[in-house]
Amino acid sequence: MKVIGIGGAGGKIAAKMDDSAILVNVSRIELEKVEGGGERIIAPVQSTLGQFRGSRKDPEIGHDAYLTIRRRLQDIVVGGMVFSSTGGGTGNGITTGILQGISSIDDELGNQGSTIPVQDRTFFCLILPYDGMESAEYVNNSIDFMTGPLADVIDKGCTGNIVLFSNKMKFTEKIAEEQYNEMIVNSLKVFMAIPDKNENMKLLESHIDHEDFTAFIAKPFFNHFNYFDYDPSKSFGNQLKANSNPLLLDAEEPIEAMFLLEVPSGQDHTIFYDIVKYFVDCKIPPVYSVVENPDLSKPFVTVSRLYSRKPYELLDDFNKKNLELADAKVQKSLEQHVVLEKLEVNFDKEAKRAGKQKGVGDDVLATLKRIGKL
Ligand SMILES: Nc1nc2c(ncn2[C@@H]2O[C@H](COP(=O)(O)OP(=O)(O)OP(=O)(O)O)[C@@H](O)[C@H]2O)c(=O)[nH]1
Ligand SMILES: [Mg+2]
Repeated sequence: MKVIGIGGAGGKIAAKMDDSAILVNVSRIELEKVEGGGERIIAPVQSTLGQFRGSRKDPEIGHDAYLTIRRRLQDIVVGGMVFSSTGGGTGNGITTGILQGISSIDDELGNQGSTIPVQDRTFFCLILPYDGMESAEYVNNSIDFMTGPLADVIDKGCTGNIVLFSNKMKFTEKIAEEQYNEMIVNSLKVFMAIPDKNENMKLLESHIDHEDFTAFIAKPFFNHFNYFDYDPSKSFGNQLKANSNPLLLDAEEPIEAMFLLEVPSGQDHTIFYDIVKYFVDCKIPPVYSVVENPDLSKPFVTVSRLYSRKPYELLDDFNKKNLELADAKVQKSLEQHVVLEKLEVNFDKEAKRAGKQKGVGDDVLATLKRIGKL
């Protein structure tokens, strides 16, 4: 999978994820400083100073820069994994352009976005600021991003999974930037290793091959993945909750799930039935597989839950401490009110589509209704 990094944070993290990551920035200096990664693309901005300075937290500058390389970028992101912050001018502006580009792709029937084939969908990893301690510009840019272009693509169902990383733990635990970036990459790699583990380890139950995995990560929902040593004598649900991924925003009620259980050699692997049962009780029969991992001494499970939330609900996760910003947020929510009405209708359509894909029809709808998503 191609990896693309946009702006400062996006570039640094993408380069850690993949040696051949394509790095995009308006700032030549910032691009040259990134260690590792592959091809560098400079998005030119009007002012020559921009080439050195970046977008100075102004998404409009980032968006203007996007327009100068839009064709090339739009081709590059097809079927790829994009990293970007939502707060920075470059990351916000260029990623906004990419999202608008994806959502305006029409098929021959005039359907927008949602008919993009599975293998062409773009997987987004977004880095959200911690609003208790980051600048107002970063937070406001992120609010605009979530209630604008991100809401629109969720509405249209035209992306792959969207992973919402948060800088909260970076600030609360005082973790060095480079180390935090490494934590993000290592965590994502555990999830992305699922199909390779299926290929390389002895299969005990079911199978998640590369095609199954590609189909799962092509779904236009938020992805919360986590992993932990699983103790089969205790409740799976409690362990799932206790081991929530601290680098991500918390998961909502899931609408789809996948898990890989790795069991040590010679141990009873039928413990996986309890995990299946947990998800079935949540009305989401999971995609899963069980493999034997001779290097382990305890069972280890990797779980991914897909959920869909309206972006204004996501704003709650910002845990805001700043009063004047809270006012701005309320104002934004009010401005979004009309758009949200529209979202509800389309969520219904999206849920029906997801229901059809899974072949369980009304059950998914009923679940969504029950949890207040429709
Ligand atoms: N986790 C993490 N967050 C980062 C890193 N660098 C910047 N950030 C966060 O990203 C946001 C700022 O965005 P950047 O990616 O630096 O900005 P940019 O896209 O280059 O845009 P401009 O610099 O304004 O042109 C803030 O929330 C920062 O805390 C990083 O290396 N790791
Ligand atoms: Mg920058």
